[in-house]
Amino acid sequence: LPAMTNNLTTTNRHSHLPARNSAVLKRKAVVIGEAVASDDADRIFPDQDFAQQAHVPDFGKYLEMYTWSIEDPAGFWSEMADGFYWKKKWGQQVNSENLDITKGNIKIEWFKGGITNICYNCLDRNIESGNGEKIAIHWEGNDRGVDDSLTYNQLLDRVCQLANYLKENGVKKGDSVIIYLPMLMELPISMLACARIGAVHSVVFAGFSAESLEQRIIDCKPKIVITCNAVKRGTKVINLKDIVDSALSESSQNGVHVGLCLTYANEPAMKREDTKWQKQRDVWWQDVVPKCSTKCDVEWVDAEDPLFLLYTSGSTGKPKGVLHTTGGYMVYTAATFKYAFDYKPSDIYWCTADCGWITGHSYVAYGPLLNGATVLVYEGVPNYPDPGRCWDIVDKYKVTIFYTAPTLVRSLMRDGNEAILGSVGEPINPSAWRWFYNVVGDSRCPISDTWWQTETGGFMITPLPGAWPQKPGSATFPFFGVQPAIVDEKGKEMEGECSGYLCVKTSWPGAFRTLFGDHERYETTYFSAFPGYYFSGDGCSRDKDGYYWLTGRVDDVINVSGHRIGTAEVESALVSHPKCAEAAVVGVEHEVKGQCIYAFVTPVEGVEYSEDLKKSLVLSVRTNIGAFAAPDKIHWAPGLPKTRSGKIMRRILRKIASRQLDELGDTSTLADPNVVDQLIALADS
Ligand code: 6R9
Repeated sequence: LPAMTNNLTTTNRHSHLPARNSAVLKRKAVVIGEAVASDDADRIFPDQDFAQQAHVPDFGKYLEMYTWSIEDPAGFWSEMADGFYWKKKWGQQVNSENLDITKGNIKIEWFKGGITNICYNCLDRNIESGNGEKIAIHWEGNDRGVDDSLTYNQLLDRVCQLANYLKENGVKKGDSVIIYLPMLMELPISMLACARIGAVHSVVFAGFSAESLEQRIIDCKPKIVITCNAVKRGTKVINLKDIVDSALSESSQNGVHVGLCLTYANEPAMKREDTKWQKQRDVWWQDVVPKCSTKCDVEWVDAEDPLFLLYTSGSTGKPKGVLHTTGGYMVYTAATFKYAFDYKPSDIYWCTADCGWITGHSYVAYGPLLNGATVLVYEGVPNYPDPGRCWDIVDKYKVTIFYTAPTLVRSLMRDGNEAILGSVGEPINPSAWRWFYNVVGDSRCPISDTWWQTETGGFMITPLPGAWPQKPGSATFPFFGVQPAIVDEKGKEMEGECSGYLCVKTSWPGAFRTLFGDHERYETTYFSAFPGYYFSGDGCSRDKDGYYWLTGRVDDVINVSGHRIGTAEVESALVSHPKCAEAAVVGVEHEVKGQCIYAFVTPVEGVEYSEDLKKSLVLSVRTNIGAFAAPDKIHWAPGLPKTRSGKIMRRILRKIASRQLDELGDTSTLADPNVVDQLIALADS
């Protein structure tokens, strides 16, 4: 089945494009499990007018560039890097060590010896080329009518002020800074300010709990934590400062003391006087940052100096600090943004991702700003105060490129369908309807499905709108410089039509360089499963036309509404509950979220099953990880299906969870086969 967790984008530059088949509607059919044949009838051809103006107008041009990128990576990427400002050019050539694990330690380096700064390239360079008065960021607040915008000049001023403040407070090149902010303009400002002075930012998604934040603080030992007092998400006010307070006091007790917490007063959400305050540690952003100078010299860094750390989930309980460096990441995010979105300077671009995830790093902040784009940043939730909000925002700012996750499309389609059905007796927001009808329904706009990961830094397999026909549900072909390989269980690369494990053969500039503080885990997790390859953790097939189809994770990672969650993390959160003896978590298909979390729980001896216990187990996950990781279902388990060696058989749990009871397969290797019947009997209790 085609994947359910893809990232989607739609380009609406030419509103005169003729109506075509609806890719999104087909995609929805894919998502809910209807078979979609991959024959010609299902291909969606690029509009000729659109293709003609595209950076890559046809497949021939793609092949020419792709071949160049593979045969001469040094030459190709040098050309891509040339548009940027380098204080000093890199050495004689782009140094991309092959990923062949048999050669020993994995050490990926690109543009080594080159000296640059990504903040300079996002801001100063674009200003110098005459774009200072162009809008860099449009910001739309949670509540209708609350908005703001910054030109490139203004953004640079703000970034410099914060950079100066950080410097004055002892933040130096190589120090880390944790940013725990919602989608305020201060979030990209903070990232850029760190980059300007060579500090390593680590953004923690503001939906993470105090315990998750604490864990990250302890791991990367930041000089400063940047946060705000509160945020409004729809009608709810979330007190972020309380979360930070608790994380900071816990981390202090664990030996990591952070002496400064710079707090932005987000007054529409919470007044300053209502915020809990620790005088010796907390400082209001508004009291100090605006007083700093708007001029701040750039810290020139090596292409291989670290830019940021971003924690992501894997198959063990401990989140991994994915480390990206400066030069390669810069060139790669900029190039992927330009080509995959066919970006033109007149575009207005909106990516609904939060900067707390990699999509927000690469395609809200760096990729677009490196291209001098106008970016929309939205604080709120997509369906607040009504399902039309997204399309209102698109209308308000005349968005021409809209990048979002399928979960949002699915949820809005569901709302949209209800609205249409409901329009018999109730008014439907007209602009929402128009946009939905014209753009989503008629699909006049190319829709791209971009496959990539936190680890890859940027798009790996992605359509180039204009260059070839789409197949709904397929991410289509590799980006320049990317050599995918589909391998079998033994790690043997397969040719032609096939399906197996998705790997990548050689390095690309946006690749992560290590897991923070654990290079060994980096090598074993990603480069030892199939020696000689980077292993993505995803399953994939390739059809007769060479199109790639992602089929989802093959490890113990679940993708809930585009959020990557490790089953082991959820299990350890459940087991930390005093009444939980054992837990096993699997992912189950969900109409809107793609996958949802389904937990089998064995209470400790003598504890009775109850609704209250279910609630408090779910709460335990919320406080350990965050609300987005809360299980949708707790299934009581007197025992878990285990092999005689004690390994939990998740295959069986997945079938029980999705109620495919006649497909349980071989249960004879279970230590106690009765467990399965017990579980089935308790399915709806
Ligand atoms: C960018 C991002 C990575 C995992 C990845 C895969 C899934 C991402 C996809 C896709 C199918 C696509 N994924 N894009 N699956 N089609 N177009 O999401 O990064 O949070 O690290 O998640 O997301 O399973 O391995 P990240």
